Amino acid sequence: MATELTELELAIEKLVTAFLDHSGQEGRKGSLTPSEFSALVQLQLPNLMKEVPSLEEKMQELDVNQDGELKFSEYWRLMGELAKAIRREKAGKK
Ligand SMILES: [Ca+2]
Repeated sequence: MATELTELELAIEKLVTAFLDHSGQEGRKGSLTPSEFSALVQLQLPNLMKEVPSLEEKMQELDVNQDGELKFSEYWRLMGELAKAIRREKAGKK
């Protein structure tokens, strides 16, 4: 992009890039298979997701249309959940 992005804009772009990078590895390009999801979590979300007991169950919970893959809107629900958890934590600490 031509102009310099703000921190917030960059953060949003990173959320999208992480999805695109991982979803393009195997299966349908626009969605995360279980192994792509697992790789994304291990590489990109090891801290925020460390208390999730079962990735398999988490994936089932996020997979609203139950096709065994996470499309962007389903991934976005996870981003929303994680953002809420961060907000709660920050609010609690103040
Ligand atoms: Ca799905």
